[in-house]
Amino acid sequence: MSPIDLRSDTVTQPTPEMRRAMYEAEVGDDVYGEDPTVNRLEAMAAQRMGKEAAVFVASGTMANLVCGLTHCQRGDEALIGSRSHILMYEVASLAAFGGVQLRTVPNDERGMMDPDQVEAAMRPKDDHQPRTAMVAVENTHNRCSGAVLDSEDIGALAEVAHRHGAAFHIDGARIFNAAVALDAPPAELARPADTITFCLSKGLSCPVGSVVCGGKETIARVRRNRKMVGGGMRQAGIIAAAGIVALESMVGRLKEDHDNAKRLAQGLARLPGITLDPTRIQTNIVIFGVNDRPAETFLEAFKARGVLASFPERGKVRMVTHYGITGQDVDEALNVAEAITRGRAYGSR
Ligand code: TLP
Repeated sequence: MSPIDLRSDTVTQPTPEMRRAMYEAEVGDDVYGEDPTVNRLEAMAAQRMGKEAAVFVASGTMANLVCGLTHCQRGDEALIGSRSHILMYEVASLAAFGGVQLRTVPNDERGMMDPDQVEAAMRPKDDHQPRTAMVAVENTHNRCSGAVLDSEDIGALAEVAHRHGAAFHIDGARIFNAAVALDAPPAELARPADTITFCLSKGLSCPVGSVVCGGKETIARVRRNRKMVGGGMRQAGIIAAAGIVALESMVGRLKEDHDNAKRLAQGLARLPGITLDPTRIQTNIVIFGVNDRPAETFLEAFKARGVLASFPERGKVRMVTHYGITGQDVDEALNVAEAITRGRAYGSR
């Protein structure tokens, strides 16, 4: 029996329609700008985000890196959230490749940064200090259990950044989840951003790829940086074809993932030894505290019974719902969780 894989929405498999589109994709050399399928995906992505242009990149990590390289010079500073993916999971790429100093502002439980604290962290014009070149936010917020920022939150942070001459970037790896949760067009959330990224290879189920959207001139510079980091792909229409299917047919169904995540959270919250406020779950990520044993032990017990989850930080477990997870899988995962927490777990599923 294959496991119920709740480690991440990155484990999603392409749909049959995606596989067909990939097989049939019309392709060309994208470094020459001649891949019609990539061009079509980029045009669709730009339109969805309400931006002039877009560029297809290999991953969300590359997307954030090339945006950072575009907005920041060596010796500049970027302000990012204290729990952000850029800080935690991108191997300090912007520091390593861009010579950019990463400075954090606390993320609250919603993944929000206090605009006053961002304001206070902005560098004055002073020959001793680095220039604050970029402020970045994450929406939805991975380590804050998929929490959503609305257009007012985003607008408030963008206003501070822009008033101080800094670029405003959104790591929108799961921006469609945010848009679905808010029932708002993604372009509304993207409006104040100089660059916004989103991932095709997470809840949208594509095998590979992310997109960066922004103004025409900005995206031209992002494209050069993509080339610099070795991300110029050739007949990339093969993978972009899946992205087109995703934008056309996979966004609406994200609500199903959110409903499954809420139900999972409600069930987990009732169990002993688990700390979780299910009312905080807005999208497809459920992070909960484990009080009576190390989270690693908890994960091992789950794994032994056919349920995979991940370990985001000490004392915490993360479960992510996605296209491959049905309501029945949620019930099964809850049965396993109940057996483990009530000390009835033995044998395998
Ligand atoms: N997140 C992955 C892991 O890296 C933790 C996951 O399983 O959730 N921004 C955000 C907000 C992300 O959550 C991720 C991936 C990325 C960027 C990077 O995307 P990829 O994995 O395509 O480089």
